[in-house]
Amino acid sequence: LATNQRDISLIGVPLQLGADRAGVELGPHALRTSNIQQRLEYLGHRVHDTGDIHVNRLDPCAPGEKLKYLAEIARVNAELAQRVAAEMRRGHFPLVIGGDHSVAIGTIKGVLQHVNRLGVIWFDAHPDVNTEETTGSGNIHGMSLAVMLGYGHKSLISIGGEQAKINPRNVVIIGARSIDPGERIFLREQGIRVFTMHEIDKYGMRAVMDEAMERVTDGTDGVHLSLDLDGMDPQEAPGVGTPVSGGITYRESHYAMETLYESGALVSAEIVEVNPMLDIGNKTARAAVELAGSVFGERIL
Ligand code: Z70
Ligand code: MN
Ligand code: MN
Ligand code: MN
Repeated sequence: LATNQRDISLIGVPLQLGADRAGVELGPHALRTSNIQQRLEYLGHRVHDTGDIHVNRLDPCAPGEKLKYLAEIARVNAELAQRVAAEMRRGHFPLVIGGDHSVAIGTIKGVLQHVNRLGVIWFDAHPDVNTEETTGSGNIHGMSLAVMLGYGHKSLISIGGEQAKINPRNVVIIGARSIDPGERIFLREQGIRVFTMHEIDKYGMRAVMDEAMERVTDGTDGVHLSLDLDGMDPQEAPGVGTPVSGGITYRESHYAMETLYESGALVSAEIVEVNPMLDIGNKTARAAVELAGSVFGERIL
């Protein structure tokens, strides 16, 4: 059983507008029916399910619109930031369940109201550092990390105040293997430490996590985990909108989550991009819940 018991507030965000692909809005429901609450309660935590944030159904975007569904995504994330900040105010650990990865904007903006210097672990096949200038798809879930660094549309970077952002020195990306040309330049300019699959193969997940934890805890007051299930290999997590071959294994993923728990530095987390419509036998939702277990102290022995 976990020794440090916490109050965890589950916040569902059934948003798919950032991915512009049907199904990921069913993620919160799939994680709940896969017993995420019971799994964390079994570890000794108190779990408060605060329900879902309302997302409006919209007509498809006008073709040629640069940032797709910007207004509704900004509205949902502003509300999410307030909800996250409110849960932290009462001493709860916010665990946001998406929804597409644009929800990271609301989560992190909310956390930054309480934790000034925040380290971020971005577990993902993609770095999500596109901007209006570099995006090929117009999908905002491919831009959320750039927004958190202060780059992006005003209506997104202004959520929770423009000063609420993260220091690129305290961000690590783990599992990257699909990086757009503009993103390469951005990552280099920002000096962000990216552990691509090459580094994971070369050094092993143990060494990767050792360096990752050092970076995200160096001069920070807490660490946020942004867990995009497409970081895992599609064999373990097929139910994602953008599967990319050659990903993080089941065991490497759990090792990373266990290391995060052991650090005691985690202050918030989100689990995103689970798409039950594309899943095979609920495999991805189940993997997500199992990873959540490791994040909150589950051990084999
Ligand atoms: C691409 C884009 C992305 C997640 C896909 C893909 C972005 N770089 N992010 N799936 N989670 O459209 O910007
Ligand atoms: Mn409480
Ligand atoms: Mn992502
Ligand atoms: Mn991704």
